[in-house]
Amino acid sequence: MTQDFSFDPDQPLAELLPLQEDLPPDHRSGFVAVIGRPNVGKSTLINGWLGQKIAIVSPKPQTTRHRQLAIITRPSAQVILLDTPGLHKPQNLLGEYMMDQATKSVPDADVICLLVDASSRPSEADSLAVHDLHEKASDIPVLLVINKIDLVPPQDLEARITAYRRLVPFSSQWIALTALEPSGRDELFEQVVSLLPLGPRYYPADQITDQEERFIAAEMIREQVLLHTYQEVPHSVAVLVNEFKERSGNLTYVGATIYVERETQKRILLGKHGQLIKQVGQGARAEIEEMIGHKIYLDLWVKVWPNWRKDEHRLRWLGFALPPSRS
Ligand SMILES: Nc1nc2c(ncn2[C@@H]2O[C@H](COP(=O)(O)OP(=O)(O)OP(=O)(O)O)[C@@H](O)[C@H]2O)c(=O)[nH]1
Ligand SMILES: [Mg+2]
Repeated sequence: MTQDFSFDPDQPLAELLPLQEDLPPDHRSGFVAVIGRPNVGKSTLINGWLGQKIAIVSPKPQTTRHRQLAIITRPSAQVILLDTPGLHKPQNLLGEYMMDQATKSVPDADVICLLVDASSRPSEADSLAVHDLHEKASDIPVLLVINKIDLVPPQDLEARITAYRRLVPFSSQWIALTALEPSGRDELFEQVVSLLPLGPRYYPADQITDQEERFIAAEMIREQVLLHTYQEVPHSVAVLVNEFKERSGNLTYVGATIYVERETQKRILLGKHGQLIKQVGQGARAEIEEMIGHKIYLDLWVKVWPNWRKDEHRLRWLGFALPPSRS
């Protein structure tokens, strides 16, 4: 379901030329890996930059599971962002997949945006993640993004910023902001562009992601599950869209299965008299309709797949492209 991004350096220049309509000579472009521990605000920042939701966001850690491209085209630059799963210690095969997704593109990035969460102090886990990142990509410029400063009491802010700057002494630039607000995002965007090399557009100006609407629809359903459930349920859920078909000019049928790991989780997800799944469906329908611009009919099914997060075969079936070593 995910597609590997790749820019082929051997691609004939002529094939790229239609994308280059009168670009200024100082046009910049490149890949920016947006990296950080779970829940620090990576997907929030990217959606904010795009002005549109392509990546799901939730207060639960480990929301993003796949690497996903977000392409921002401006007259002076094309920035290709990689939203990545949060850096964490994997507990199962799904976690290993997520860490692979998070780290495999880092060495090829032109810039790394390393996000940290200012609302808490740097932890041991932050140090480990930063150390690993530095080992993988010591020669790539790192922009330290100290996010969520709206949650820090003003009297603590300076000390918190200093603590995070000490954590990442190798960063070439830093910024403290709240990803929810445009002013900080704009300033950061300018910093990112200034670190990119001169280069052409790699994608058409109107392309904003490498993911199909069908994949994003599945993610939007999962987002609603994350928002409506607690404890281990959010982590035990996967969503597969089985059918995404335009039935008439302004109605699309979306049939999806929500997989959980246990019968008890299925009961929680259905809720009393089916109330919870109804709320999930209503929320997801609104999001998907906004994305595709017309009405959908959403059919949701819930199925129990014991331990799917540890099961290679089931993970592959659900669209997780596990590294080849597992084949
Ligand atoms: N108050 C505040 N909340 C923020 C800010 N940025 C993000 N959030 C919230 O933080 C939570 C996590 O945001 P995400 O964008 O899903 O974080 P992520 O880094 O993509 O998380 P994973 O995908 O799990 O790695 C959400 O509830 C966001 O609304 C911020 O600047 N201020
Ligand atoms: Mg995310």
